[in-house]
Amino acid sequence: MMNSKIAKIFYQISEYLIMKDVAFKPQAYERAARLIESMEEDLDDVYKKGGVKALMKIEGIGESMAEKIEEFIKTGKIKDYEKLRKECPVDLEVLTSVEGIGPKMIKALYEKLHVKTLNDLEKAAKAHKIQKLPRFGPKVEENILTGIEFAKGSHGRFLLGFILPLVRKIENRLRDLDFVSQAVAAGSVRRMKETVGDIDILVVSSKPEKAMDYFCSMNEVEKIIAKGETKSSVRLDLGLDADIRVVAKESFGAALQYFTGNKDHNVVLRRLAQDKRFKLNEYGIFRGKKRIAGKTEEEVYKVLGLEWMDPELRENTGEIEASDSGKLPKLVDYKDIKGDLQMHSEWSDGAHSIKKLAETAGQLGHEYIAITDHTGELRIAGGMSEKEILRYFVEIEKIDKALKGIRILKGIETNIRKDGTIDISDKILAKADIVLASVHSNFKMGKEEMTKRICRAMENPYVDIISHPTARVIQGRPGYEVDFDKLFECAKRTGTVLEINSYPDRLDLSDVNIKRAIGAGVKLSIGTDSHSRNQLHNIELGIAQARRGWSEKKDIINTMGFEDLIVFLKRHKK
Ligand code: DGT
Ligand code: CA
Ligand code: CA
Ligand code: ZN
Repeated sequence: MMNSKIAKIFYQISEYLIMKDVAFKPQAYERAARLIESMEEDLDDVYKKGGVKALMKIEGIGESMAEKIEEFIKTGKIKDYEKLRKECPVDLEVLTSVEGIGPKMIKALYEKLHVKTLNDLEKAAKAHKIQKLPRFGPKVEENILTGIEFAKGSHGRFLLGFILPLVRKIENRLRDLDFVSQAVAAGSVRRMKETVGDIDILVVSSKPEKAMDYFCSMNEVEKIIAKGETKSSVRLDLGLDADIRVVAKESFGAALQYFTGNKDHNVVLRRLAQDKRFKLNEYGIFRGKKRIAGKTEEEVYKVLGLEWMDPELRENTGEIEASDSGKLPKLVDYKDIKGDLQMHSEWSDGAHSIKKLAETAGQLGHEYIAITDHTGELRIAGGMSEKEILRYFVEIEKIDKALKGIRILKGIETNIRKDGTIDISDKILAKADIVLASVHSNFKMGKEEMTKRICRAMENPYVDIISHPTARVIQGRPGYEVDFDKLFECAKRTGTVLEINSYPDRLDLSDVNIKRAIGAGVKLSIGTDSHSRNQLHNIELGIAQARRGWSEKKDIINTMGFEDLIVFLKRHKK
């Protein structure tokens, strides 16, 4: 995929320019990278249709960037970028993925200690060379070591949100072939797990060999790992592997069940089959040599005495028992969500205007959205002063009146200070329709203090939602330490909602914590935390996470219609 390659280079150009202390340009490249990454159309196609001129029509892309994109499409290289790389030839992508390390630090580490790779970095930290550098110190060195462990642990897995668009594309292409009647990505993708190790595609086809030929010659295939008559495996240019299997129509349900997994879920099912003296495998359920089920998943579960269950539940965390006793949750549906309760506009660090966000949300079918720009003390994210917030509220009201078909809530994402107070006065909070509060600083204060800090924020009658409640970043950093039992108890007591943040590398709360929160009687909200209108579709990831955490419709506040939600927000605390 051309877009992800170019976005990657633009991110790196931005980081190199930060190293060189260039003003403004780094932000422009970062913004462009972000927009390119979430574009629907391929840059390749845009260029083929209209050349540099067409590229320049893309938001965030000026002439010089358009020329760079052209250069890359034509030559596979960007000279300016190669020059920057020569000056500081480090593995920027990997090094910046270590939490707490920025471009400036990377430059210092390269110049003083010749650190180029993650390996070099680890060696330098373990030899305690880093703490001796000016402005680094023992604390930074320790944090770097923790960050390295975390970066290593996530090696080889990909964010669901990053690969899902491509998976859907491949599924659709296969379905469009006249010799393919079914094509589904099974495995962790079908279970909507937050990260994915590889893609497992199943197809039913009248011409298996032609299906193999097609799959192995797709544009995105970088390397064929194995190619057989009914089974192939390739490495995609994004770096992850995809397997394809052709299965017989009468085995499709059994294969789908088997390859959806997860493995632990399958092991229990196989045991249930054995208890009934059946044999269960990817071809079906057999009594002796006779296949008694296999065409559909429902059939497979039914023969085992179970109700069919949603793939998001299949992690062997109680779903088989629940199915057995008729107590499966009726999961919130992807269509149940009526609005998006977190996004950022140009008023803080978002790329788009309130109007554009609202229009795109309307196209996605939302009945309402909350615009929730950053406030005061989060300066790096363009936090608004109280004065600005008042003007911003007026602007939201104006656009809300002008736009038909969608309602816009006046929201803000405030900061929970170290002592648990909110960085915005009650007088201003009272004017908002919805107030989010987040921890954006001082993550490492210790469990007890952090719990107290967040609970104090929840005691504030104006705080409706605690956003990204653990601040984890998947493959980036673990969440801060917090006492979840106390957190949930406090949320329940104060009527504070906890967010399921849908940003692809956050998905915070996690599935496990969602289930615990619901068990404690806590209400949840889903918000995309979009910083561009191209990210609004990520709501799907948040809903998936809610479903993986056994959420029902009643557990999620944005399944309510607009009027009910307004009543809920007014009533529940104040
Ligand atoms: P991933 O790829 O690491 O994100 O996770 P999965 O769940 O997609 O795992 P993968 O690709 O290794 O295998 C796909 C499915 O195939 C898995 O969810 C369950 C099934 N499977 C794989 N290995 C075994 C096994 O040894 N026993 C059983 N019963 N099922 C297996
Ligand atoms: Ca897989
Ligand atoms: Ca696999
Ligand atoms: Zn935030």
